[in-house]
Amino acid sequence: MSRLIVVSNRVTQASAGKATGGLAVGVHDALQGSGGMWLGWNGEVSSDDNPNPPSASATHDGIDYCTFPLTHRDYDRYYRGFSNATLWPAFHYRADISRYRREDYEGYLQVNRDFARRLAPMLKPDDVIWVHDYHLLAFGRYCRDMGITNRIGFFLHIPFPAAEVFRTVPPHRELAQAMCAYDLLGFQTQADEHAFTDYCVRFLNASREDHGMSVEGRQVRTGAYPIGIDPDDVARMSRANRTRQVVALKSGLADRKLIISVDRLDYSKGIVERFNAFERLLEHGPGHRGSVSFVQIAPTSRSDVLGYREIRRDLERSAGRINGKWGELAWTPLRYMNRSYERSVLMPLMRASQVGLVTPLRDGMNLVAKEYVAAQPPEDPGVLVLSEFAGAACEMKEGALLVNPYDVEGMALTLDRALRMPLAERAQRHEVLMRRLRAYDLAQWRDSFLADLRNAGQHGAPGGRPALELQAVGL
Ligand code: ADQ
Repeated sequence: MSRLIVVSNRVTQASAGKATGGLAVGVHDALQGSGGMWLGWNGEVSSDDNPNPPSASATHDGIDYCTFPLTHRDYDRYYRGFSNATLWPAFHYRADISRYRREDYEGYLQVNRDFARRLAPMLKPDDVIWVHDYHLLAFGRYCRDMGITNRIGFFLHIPFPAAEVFRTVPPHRELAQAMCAYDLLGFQTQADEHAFTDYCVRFLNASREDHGMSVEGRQVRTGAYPIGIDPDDVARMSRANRTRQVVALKSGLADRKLIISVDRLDYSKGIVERFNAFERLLEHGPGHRGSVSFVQIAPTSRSDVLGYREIRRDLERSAGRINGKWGELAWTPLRYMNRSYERSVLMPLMRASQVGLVTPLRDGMNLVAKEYVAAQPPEDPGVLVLSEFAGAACEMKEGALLVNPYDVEGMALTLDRALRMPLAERAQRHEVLMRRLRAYDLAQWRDSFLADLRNAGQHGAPGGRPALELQAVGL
C-alpha cells in the first residue's frame, strides 16, 4: 500500500496508552499501517536570525515525524495573524472581528510554501498526502507549482462559510483557487461543502459534476466527511476508576443535578450566551435553585491572539455576577474552571452529569457533543443539549435537544426540559445517538476520506498561472 503523509499545522504524537483526542488518534493507525510520515510545526518559536530553521526527524511506533519550529515573524504573521485573526473568525461567521493585514497574508503564503519546500525532497512517487485545516489552504497549490503530482487531499475541520461571508476575506479568490489544486476537498458537513462549491460556481466559473466540480480545466472532488469519535474508547475511559477530582465534585454536589460544558476558551463556543441561559433558568425556575450546578471547563487557548483576552474577562465577570446573585453558603451555582483537565478526568465528569450543554455559535463539528453521549451510562443516560450551529447537529438532531444559542430564553426552557426528562425518553434518545456514533466513528471518517482520496480521478499540476505568486509580487 502507498505511504500516507499527513501534513498539519501542529504535529501531535499519539503513542499507545497516551490519552489524546481528535486528529492525533484519528490518523495514528493509518500512519502506522502505511509506514507513514507526519510533517508540521513542533510548537516552538525560534529566533528570526535563522529564517530557515532545520527540520528534525524522529520515528515512534513506526511513524516518521518531521517537525520544525516557526520563527517569531512566521508565528506572528502566519499563525497569530492570518490563520487565527483573519480566517478563524471569518470562517466562524465573525466577519466583524476578522482583521486583515497584507503582511500577515504574505507570511501565511510564505509558510505554506515553506511546508511544501520541506516536504518535496522526502516524497516518493506513490505517496498519498493528507493535509489538515485552515492553516494550509494554499499548501497544495505550492506543491503543484513545485511539480509534485502525488494525490493530495485536504480536510477542513472548521466550517466553510457562505460565499458572502467568505468574500469578506480580501484574498478570497486566490485562496479558493489555491484550494482547487487539491484532488479531494473534505468538509465536516454537506452545508460546508455546498458553501464552497457555491462560491466556486459563482466566482471561479466552476461547473458542478458528480462528486465535485470542474474548475479551470481540472476535476476537483469534494465531499462531506463528518469526523467521529471512538465511542467504545470514550465509554471505557468514562467508566475507569473515579479520579480524586470527580469524587470530590460528586460529594460536593450531594444530590444536586449537574450540567456540564467543556470547551477551549473561544468566542465561537458561545460560552457567555450559555451562562446567560443558565442564569435565566435560575431566575424563572425557582425549583432549580439550590438543586442544580453548572460546571464549565474552558482552558485558555490562543491567549496572544486578538479577542481571546476579552472573552476570558467577560466570562469571569459573568460567572462572578451569577454566583454573587444566586449563590448560597452551601451551593455554588456555576463553577467556571479556566484550566485544562486530562481526558481521563473529563470523561468520568461527563458521565456524572445529567445534561451536556454544547452550544457553540458556530462549530465545524464539536467532538465534545459526541464524547458526552458516548460517556453516558446506557441505563441512566444524561441529555445532550446541542446548538443547531454545530456541525454535529446534522447527525444528532434526532436524539439531542437542539437549541439556537442566540435565543437565551429558548436555551433556558430547553435546559428545564432536559433536567426534567423521564428515564424512558432519555434512554430512547441515547440509543438513537449511540447507533449513529457507532455507524460513523473515527475509523470510518478516516477510511472513507482516504478511500475517496486514493480513488480521486485526475491529479497533477493545474493549468493556468500561479495566482499566489502574482499576489505575493503585488504586495
Ligand atoms: P476544537 O475547536 O478544538 O476543534 P472540539 O471538537 O470541541 O473543538 O474538541 C476537539 C477535542 O478537544 C475533543 O476531543 C475534546 O474532548 C477536546 N477538548 C475540548 N475542550 C477541552 C478541554 N477544555 N479540555 C480538554 N480537552 C478538550 C476543531 C473544530 C471542531 C472539530 C474538531 C475536530 O473547531 O469543530 O470538531 O476540530 O475536527
